[in-house]
Amino acid sequence: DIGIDAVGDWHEIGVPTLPALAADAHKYSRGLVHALAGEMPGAIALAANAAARAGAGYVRVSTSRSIDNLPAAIVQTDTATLNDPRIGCVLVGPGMGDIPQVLTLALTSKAPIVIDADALGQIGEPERLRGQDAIVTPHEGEFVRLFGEIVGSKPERAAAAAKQSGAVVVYKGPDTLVAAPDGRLGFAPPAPAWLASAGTGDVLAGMIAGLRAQAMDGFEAACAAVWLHGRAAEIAGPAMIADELIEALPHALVLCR
Ligand code: NPW
Ligand code: AMP
Ligand code: MG
Repeated sequence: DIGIDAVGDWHEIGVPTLPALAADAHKYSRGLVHALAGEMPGAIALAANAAARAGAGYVRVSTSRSIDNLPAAIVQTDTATLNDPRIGCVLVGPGMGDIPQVLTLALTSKAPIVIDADALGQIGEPERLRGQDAIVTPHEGEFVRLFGEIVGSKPERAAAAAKQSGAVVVYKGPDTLVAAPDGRLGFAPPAPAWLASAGTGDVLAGMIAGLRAQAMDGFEAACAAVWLHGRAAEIAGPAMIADELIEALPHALVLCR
């Protein structure tokens, strides 16, 4: 019994419908992602790059020291720009390390926020996310640290976590689930086990932020990113590393036309 009767409105995540690109689009109207860097520049570089490949028109990273492995298209800035009302999604956590002030700062933004990796361990009580338009992306270890030992099947625990926090919960693993606080629950189609490698979670977080910044609904953005992430992995093949997952993303996006 996987408990899906108990969680209501569930479906298998299918081919996503992506936002239409207006002929008169400009880079800001296509979505501005503001990522906050921390101790590990590699992780935020993967996430920022993925956000741009997912179609955000403008991706910037606020850093206290310059990052040398970012694509030239990605803008490096300071944290003062976090006040920018054009921001469509804030991204925090990949490579944050042990600097909880980065999460605290990110949570001052009124924009939707994607919270991943190290930042998940710094939230404290899940109720802290209430009133925030948040998407959290825990793997098993991060889920237990944030939400504790909830009783039940994985779908039931994902649904309970979304209700408790008011956030969209992307509960990752070989059987990734997306749960919304309103009861929607998406099951990811199978993805290759070779996704289990360093940096692929950072790529997923960036993809979600890139889609959320394009004004997709939080649950829909998370489902679309999870679907594309799995298809990109199939295209990239068994020897892929996270950098190549991003390179495969344009090919996966073609499947959505
Ligand atoms: P164990 O083995 O159960 O005792 P993390 P991380 C546990 C950045 N990265 N999947 C497990 O402990 C990230 O963004 C930087 C995985 C594990 O040791 C973070 O900022 C990269 N772990 C930071 O490094 C590329 C599971 O949780 C502990 C688990 C730390 O990320 C790589 C912590 O896990 C990386 O993304 C599960 N299903 N269940 C770069 N290029 O710079 C339990 N655990 O925090 O995911 O460890 O990957 O080192
Ligand atoms: P992270 O743990 O943050 O590095 O993220 C790892 C990514 O790989 C997540 O998107 C997981 O859902 C995915 N993943 C991990 N293990 C597997 C697996 N065995 N099969 C398919 N996908 C996986
Ligand atoms: Mg991770």
